[in-house]
Amino acid sequence: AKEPVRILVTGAAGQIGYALVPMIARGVVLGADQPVILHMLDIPPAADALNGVKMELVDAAFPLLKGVIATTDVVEACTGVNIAIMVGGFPRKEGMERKDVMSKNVSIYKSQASALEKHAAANCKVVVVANPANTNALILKEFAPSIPEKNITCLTRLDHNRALGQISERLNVQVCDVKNVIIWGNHSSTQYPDVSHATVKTPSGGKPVPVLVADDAWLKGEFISTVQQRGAAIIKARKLSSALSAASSACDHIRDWVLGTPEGTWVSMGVYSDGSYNVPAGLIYSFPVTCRNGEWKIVQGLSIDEFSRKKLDLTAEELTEEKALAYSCLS
Ligand code: NAX
Repeated sequence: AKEPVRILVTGAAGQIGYALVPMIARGVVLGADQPVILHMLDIPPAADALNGVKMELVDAAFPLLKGVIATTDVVEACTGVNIAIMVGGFPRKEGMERKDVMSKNVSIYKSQASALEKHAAANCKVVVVANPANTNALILKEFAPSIPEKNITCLTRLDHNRALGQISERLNVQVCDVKNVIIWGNHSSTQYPDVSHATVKTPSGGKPVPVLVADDAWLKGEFISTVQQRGAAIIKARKLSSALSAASSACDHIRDWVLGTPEGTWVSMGVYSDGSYNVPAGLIYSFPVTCRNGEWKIVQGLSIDEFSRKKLDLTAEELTEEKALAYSCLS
């Protein structure tokens, strides 16, 4: 039998956590033959709720679930973890300045970085979900220097999946037949959902999405804004932000990272920029990546037209500003 893998979920008493932990316990992330031990962290005001989630995990009698730690102690939560899904953070409340929200999250991610650096398993893989996701991941990277930078990522897979969903609806094709959309940049409304290289599987082979859609105005306008604004549309409809889709996409992110992407398919991940596509190095920026043997690689050599270039630069500028704001909170 395989040794259990320890998976940390921070903010586990929240909405995404509630959708995410049963998926993990069912083997959605690492497969039906991989036992897991869940480490769940939240803050003291949520301790009772967190314990309630633990009770439900026990009640669900998941065969793969070999243990549950529910704690408000960051060291206990981080000890020995192989995978960390960082969902906990400080939400923006009405009337709050951007800088104040940033400052709260910088201090959370700074201290959780130190705990992971000291106590997580060697080669722990991290994905940050909590907003501002890219910049939280960057802070985590800065304060966990012994964790390889390639192990620290942020979630843009929900945006990627939203783009797949929109194309599938528009063309009336199965979502599993659409692939190779790209989310470039920030997990924010400046992100650039790009279908220039996306295809749909047909009986006669892959067909380019731009050819099938045949409506450049829609692809450059409404499609992009729908994906960018989808989070707000969900809030409007549900009076709560996306949770099941965020949880499911976080599972997709980790699964593909660990188990690999299918041949000829890429996914979007927020990763530490090496300057590919002239994106400034040193940002956590969403790129198209393929994964193999537990490592991601940025897809190289895709053509970028003038329209795309502007969009890639715009979201990079926002991330550069966020980075500066985050650093100003450190001093
Ligand atoms: P909730 O407010 O329901 O849950 C957040 C949980 O985090 C709460 O239980 C809270 O007590 C806990 N928490 C706060 N500070 C903490 C700390 N220092 N350590 C541990 N836990 C802490 O929010 P939810 O809807 O679950 O969303 C969680 C985060 O995901 C938010 O930051 C949200 O903006 C972000 N999102 C990111 C998405 C992405 O695609 N990257 C999409 C969905 C979501 O909006």
